[in-house]
Amino acid sequence: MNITINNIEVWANPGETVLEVAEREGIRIPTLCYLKGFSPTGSCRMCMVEVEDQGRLVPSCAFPVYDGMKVKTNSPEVRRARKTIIELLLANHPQDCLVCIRNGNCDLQSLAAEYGVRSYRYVGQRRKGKLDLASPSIERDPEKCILCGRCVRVCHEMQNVGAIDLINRGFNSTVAPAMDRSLNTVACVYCGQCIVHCPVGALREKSDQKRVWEAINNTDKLVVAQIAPAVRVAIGEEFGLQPGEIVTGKIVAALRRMGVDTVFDTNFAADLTIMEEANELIERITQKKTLPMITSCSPGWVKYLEHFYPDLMDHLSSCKSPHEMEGAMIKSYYARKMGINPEKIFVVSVMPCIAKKFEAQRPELGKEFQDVDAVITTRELARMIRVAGLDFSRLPDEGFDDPLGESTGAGAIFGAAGGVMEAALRTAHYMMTGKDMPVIDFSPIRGLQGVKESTVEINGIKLKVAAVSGLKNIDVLLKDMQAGKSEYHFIEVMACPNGCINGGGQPQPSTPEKIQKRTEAIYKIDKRLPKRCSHHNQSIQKLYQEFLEKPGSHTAHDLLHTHYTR
Ligand code: HC1
Ligand code: SF4
Repeated sequence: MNITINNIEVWANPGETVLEVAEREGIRIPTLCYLKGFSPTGSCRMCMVEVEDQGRLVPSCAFPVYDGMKVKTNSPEVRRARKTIIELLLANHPQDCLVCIRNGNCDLQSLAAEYGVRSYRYVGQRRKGKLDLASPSIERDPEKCILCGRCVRVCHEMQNVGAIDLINRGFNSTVAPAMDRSLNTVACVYCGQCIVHCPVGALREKSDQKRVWEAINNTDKLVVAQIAPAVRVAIGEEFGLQPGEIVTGKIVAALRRMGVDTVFDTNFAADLTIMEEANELIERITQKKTLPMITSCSPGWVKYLEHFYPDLMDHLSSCKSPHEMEGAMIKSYYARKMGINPEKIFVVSVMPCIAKKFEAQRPELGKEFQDVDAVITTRELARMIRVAGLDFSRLPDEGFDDPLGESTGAGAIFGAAGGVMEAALRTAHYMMTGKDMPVIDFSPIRGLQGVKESTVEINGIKLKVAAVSGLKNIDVLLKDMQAGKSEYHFIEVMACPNGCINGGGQPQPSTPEKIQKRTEAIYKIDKRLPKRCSHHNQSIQKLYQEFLEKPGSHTAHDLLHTHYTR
């Protein structure tokens, strides 16, 4: 069908909304509540357009096109309506932009600037709400909430958790857990997808920047940082670089200039995880133990399983997640090698994830002391780099410290959904046959689909595997397991859609284009490395010779494995 937008004739498909057609034609219509791929609510009204042939304004995100429709996206009426909407939102919003976490990166602030709002036009009573600071991962400031409902849709429709919802009526409407409780008392899994999709500063990570600066300034502490696989392909966005630009060396250089003593790589521990996890998988298959085995490196996923399917906990791999393994090795193997009292070591993990903050505090992940002392997100590290006065893009590329800094391509691909599975298969094949896979790249479990599955034959055993990301996608598989119908041997689950590259701690906003670029960069790192299988990592081989003995050994179990019991 044909419609006209701003006097230009364009084609449209039946069922499309005005906003979708305008986007395709490169006409920008501002939005706040709209989320591509989710049910439209039309609640914010920012996307108002004028339908000339009907003489009225409609919300373009929820209004379907019809043949012969005449739309104006930029008439004086439209501009006036949008400006009034912004002014009304500001009337019920704290006037603290200068001290807000989203200052400079807030959709409401940008729109106010764009529409020339220069004063607070409507002054009156504002909605009150209490700050929720109780969780180890997320902070909520209901007074900043503009009731767009994006977080609610993401929590329900993408993550299948439903920890938050619109509660109360009229002026007292707010987004909160049931009975206005704190997030740490409900089944929130701390995936942080609500933060990534919040257009304003109503949701933010619990910051650990201060604790890290204090450790750096404490001359009695040896501060050891580690960097997750997905951080290196995303943090550049915070400094105006292209999404997917690989800046590993610059992050290492930045951390050293900030005063961090030693910089190791979580990718090293990803290789170590693979050694332990592949060994565990083979053990479960040969000894006919619980199958399918499910990966345990995504702490949001682990928490989801604990809340919603506690009867399936035995399926979870006993391996700690890579950054926890790295922390455990830093405070045992490395401390012993260097003759340092582990109590003087402060391990900080730089992660794309906010659930890692919760994970680092879990009693299952430490004994005398926690494996990891602090977790900062990609966003927090970017803030710290700015405060340190470093010109990120001009930093030199520096290498990791030894011996926990060497990694292979298998460790690198942990950052993308399907990567843990692919890396584990590379090493499981070697452990079962004594030979590397003839083709290292395993394309059936690459790509941005939520569920990817395949069958791979190793030594006559047909292994049925799946990689799932985004929590709503896992339920069907879990229900099959409960019914005893699952045919899988091994399943990778990542709480965030597309894995860690799209984690709750990554630069905002996160768009499909950025996710695609970050994913491509992850596989580029793998392709470029001379060694692409975890078992070829020489520092890992040395670690087993000098300390751990062999995968699944007593020491390995003591330090690298855990048991979640909740
Ligand atoms: Fe991840 Fe992992 S890949 S969980 O997504 O197993 O956060 O990047 O660091 O620990 O290696 C996150 C990323 C990360 C762990 C690894
Ligand atoms: Fe829901 Fe995840 Fe946000 Fe918790 S962190 S409220 S589970 S989207």
